[in-house]
Amino acid sequence: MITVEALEGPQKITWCTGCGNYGILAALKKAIVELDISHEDYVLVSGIGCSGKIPHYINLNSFHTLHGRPIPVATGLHMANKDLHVLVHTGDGDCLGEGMGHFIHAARRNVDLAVFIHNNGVNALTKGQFSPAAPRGYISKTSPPPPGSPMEPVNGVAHAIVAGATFVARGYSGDQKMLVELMKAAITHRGFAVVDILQPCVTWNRKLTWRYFNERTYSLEEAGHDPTDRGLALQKAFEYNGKIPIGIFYRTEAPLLIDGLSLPDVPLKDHVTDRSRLQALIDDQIL
Ligand SMILES: Cc1ncc(C[n+]2csc(CCOP(=O)(O)OP(=O)(O)O)c2C)c(N)n1
Ligand code: SF4
Repeated sequence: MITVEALEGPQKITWCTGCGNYGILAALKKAIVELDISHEDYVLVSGIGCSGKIPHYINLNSFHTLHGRPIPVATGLHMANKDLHVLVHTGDGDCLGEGMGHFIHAARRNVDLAVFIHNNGVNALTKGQFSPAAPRGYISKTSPPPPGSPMEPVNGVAHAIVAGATFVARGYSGDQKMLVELMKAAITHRGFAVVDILQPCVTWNRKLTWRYFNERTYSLEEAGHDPTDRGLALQKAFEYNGKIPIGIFYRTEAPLLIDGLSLPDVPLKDHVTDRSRLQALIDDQIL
């Protein structure tokens, strides 16, 4: 059985004191301990950002890849070995900005991944510029003069539902109990699972604070939401300004991408490249 101690990461944590990323890391460790899936059956993939540092702080097989690119790398890992649980940790800038095309199409294809968006409404690592999820009016050092960000934020939950994700939830770093349950449900879901996680950035984002979320978040489950109704889920996804729903918006079953491809019987990870056949193919095509 995996213990929280065994998941202790190799490097010293450099996140700011009070950062919402601590709650996400703690919930991830707890979810992994409670699921009791073998340590070796996980791969964690992250992009670049404060969020992207998470593989350094947990003892799991990991791939810290380029900004905006964790979903394609995770898709490749899953295709090569579909028995793995492939987890993606990505920032809102990483996922809903540079990586948005990957996000939408992986959802549409129902790739069997669990995607956790560390949503703090800023590009934190690069010093707090407004991200695609920044609220309208958000002012940063690099934004236009007041009234700040001149557009509506990207709604990751709504995009995921419309694109075809088969599990869509919103968590909050300050609600550990719920976040652990959402992570476990996303990891064990067969298909593209998204958990958009509200994560205060105490250094750069003076609007989306712990107090802001504590005063506004409420549980969808306690409010009697039916997560099988896609239309209702979308309606809830647009409820944001007064009260902020957290929990499972939508959950369904659909065919996986990997089951619709005629992949060889031998998993791709076990394929041996026959260089002479490859050379013959190149010679035939090019020479
Ligand atoms: C290809 C590429 N584009 C841009 C950058 C610069 N960059 C590094 S981190 C980052 C944004 C991080 O914001 P987010 O993904 O929201 O993560 P956070 O730091 O807030 O966790 C950017 C734009 C980069 N490193 N590589
Ligand atoms: S800059 Fe923000 S997101 Fe990054 S570690 Fe500090 S508080 Fe966390």
